[in-house]
Amino acid sequence: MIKPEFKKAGIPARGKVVIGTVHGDLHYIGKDIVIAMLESQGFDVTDLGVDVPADKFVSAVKEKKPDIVGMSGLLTIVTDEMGKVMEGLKREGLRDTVKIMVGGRAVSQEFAEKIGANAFGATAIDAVGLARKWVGGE
Ligand code: B12
Repeated sequence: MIKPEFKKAGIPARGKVVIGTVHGDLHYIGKDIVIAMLESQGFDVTDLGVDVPADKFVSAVKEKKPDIVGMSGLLTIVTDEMGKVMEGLKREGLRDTVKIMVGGRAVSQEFAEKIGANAFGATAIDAVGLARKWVGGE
């Protein structure tokens, strides 16, 4: 409901975000809350959905040129997939074009540091805080 109002009012997006739940994982409730919160704060969010393979994240970054990539993962067995996304972005020379946040029950700040993501967000509020800090001017 809010999105068309931003467009009508000509309010520019604060920044662009590409987000998805990584390959092997079908949980989306938390991701969708993160998306709703980001959109309510004026971010332009592309939702890649669930069970998203690493190459789909990489091609979305090429195509959409986002400021931020978000990866959600609730199953511990899918954490390797986040590493694959990081590797894919590095391989294509795209790693330094985006800030990367990870979230969901399977991950932590320690894990984010291990794979070279910029941050872990424990909640949707954290996701918004990080996004605003990185590209929202606060
Ligand atoms: C609901 C649920 C399901 C639903 C999913 C509905 C859906 N389509 O999303 C169903 C029933 C389908 C399901 C299936 C399975 N589930 Co399940 N599920 C859950 C449950 C109960 C709640 C998850 C949830 O939605 N929480 C509510 C949301 C709002 O919270 P959240 O996801 O944590 O999101 C918040 C933060 O984490 C953060 N966040 C989330 N993503 C992101 C991303 C970014 C970038 C940032 C910054 C922040 C962020 O912000 C959100 C809002 O604040 C959890 C247990 C739990 N308490 O977490 C198990 C749980 C995640 N499931 C589990 C398992 C094992 C499964 C199955 C394998 C079960 C099975 N044998 O079939 C399958 C997996 C299917 C698959 N391949 O994905 C395990 C995982 C264990 C593990 N160590 O890996 C858990 C932990 C249950 C348990 N204790 O065993 N599940």
